[in-house]
Amino acid sequence: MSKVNVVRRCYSCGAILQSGRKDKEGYIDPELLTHPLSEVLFCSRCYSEAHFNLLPLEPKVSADFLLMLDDAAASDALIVYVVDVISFESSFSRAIAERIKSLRILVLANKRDLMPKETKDEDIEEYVAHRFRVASLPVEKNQVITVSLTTLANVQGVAQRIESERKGHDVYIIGPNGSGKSLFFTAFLRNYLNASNHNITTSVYPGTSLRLMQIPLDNSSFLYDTPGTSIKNAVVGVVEPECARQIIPTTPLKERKFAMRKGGALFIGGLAHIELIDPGLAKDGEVGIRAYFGDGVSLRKIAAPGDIAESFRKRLEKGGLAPTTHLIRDQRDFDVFDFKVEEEGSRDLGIAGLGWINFKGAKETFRVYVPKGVSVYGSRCKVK
Ligand SMILES: Nc1nc2c(ncn2[C@@H]2O[C@H](COP(=O)(O)OP(=O)(O)O)[C@@H](O)[C@H]2O)c(=O)[nH]1
Ligand SMILES: [Mg+2]
Repeated sequence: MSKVNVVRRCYSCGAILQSGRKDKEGYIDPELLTHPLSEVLFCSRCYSEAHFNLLPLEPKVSADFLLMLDDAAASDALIVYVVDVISFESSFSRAIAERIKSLRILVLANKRDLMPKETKDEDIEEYVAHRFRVASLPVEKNQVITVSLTTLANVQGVAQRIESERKGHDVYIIGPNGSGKSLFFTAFLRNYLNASNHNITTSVYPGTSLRLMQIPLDNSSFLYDTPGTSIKNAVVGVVEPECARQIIPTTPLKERKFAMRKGGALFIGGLAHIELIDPGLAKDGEVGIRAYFGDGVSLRKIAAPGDIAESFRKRLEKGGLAPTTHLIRDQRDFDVFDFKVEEEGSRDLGIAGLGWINFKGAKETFRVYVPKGVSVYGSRCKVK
């Protein structure tokens, strides 16, 4: 009788795995291929290129938007950068940073009302400034203002701050889609008195196809409300609107605590999971997790599921995971990242546009499954 071998495929691209030829499709290190315990395997190309690339995936930015920023830079404008403080870590673009890094920047850390109640403004401002610096934008804590634009508090103060910082120059309101730019604009207009001989207009920005609203600040300078930058690398930016509505928190985030052991996983709705591959140096092999996701997102801890794909399929079928998206029908629809924690202290592992977990850094390895194209990031802790 002939011997039957199981043919193994790359979990990502589906190529048949082989260890014979490095330059051919599906190459994998022979040791990995014969390892009896590794159920999920990636060919070395997928491993190195796409799925384990821990540089956050950047949002795409249009050439017109960059042209507009070239103008902003040439006129030494003030940039008012509005972010949704719940999720902005993966929204930065190197092309944008390159153009605005020498300008004065004021950051509005918006949606403060959704952060856990006990978090201090000062800590939020410090964290936001830190993330801007990680993105090569030189922002200090005193350039960040925490606001909640739905309640309009503080807008007058922000307007005064803009007036004193702009030093007679133009102002550009920029930021990702959904961060609150339009709300800011509306609030700004409420206290606005036009002292110039220009009108408020919506027009095509010269040399581009961008339509933007401009408010005259004096006879020679304007405040521009610019189109938001893409959030297609964030969960809320790729799922259907009904699903996004369930993800976006409506009340302040509350930590949910879990203890994870090797092989265990946390199912985050039907949208993502985080599996603990290796607890590293964690005491007794147990990693304490504080999870921060909106109230509409179910979190299910699965103790060492063995076959995580099967476990996921069953729960999805039974309707035990909410919300769900048509993008994820089974395990194969995910992008997968391995996340090895090198730093000590309180650390976050975040999924853009969904939420984050916090834990004590102890050389753990997490495997994160997210909808395709969604960015995963590691950071110092957002909530102390
Ligand atoms: N909870 C909360 N939601 C906000 C806040 N600011 C804006 N939003 C919501 O975020 C969404 C996007 O706001 P919008 O001003 O249109 O953002 P834009 O895309 O940057 O112009 C809207 O549904 C707002 O109601 C805030 O401070 N708190
Ligand atoms: Mg808008």
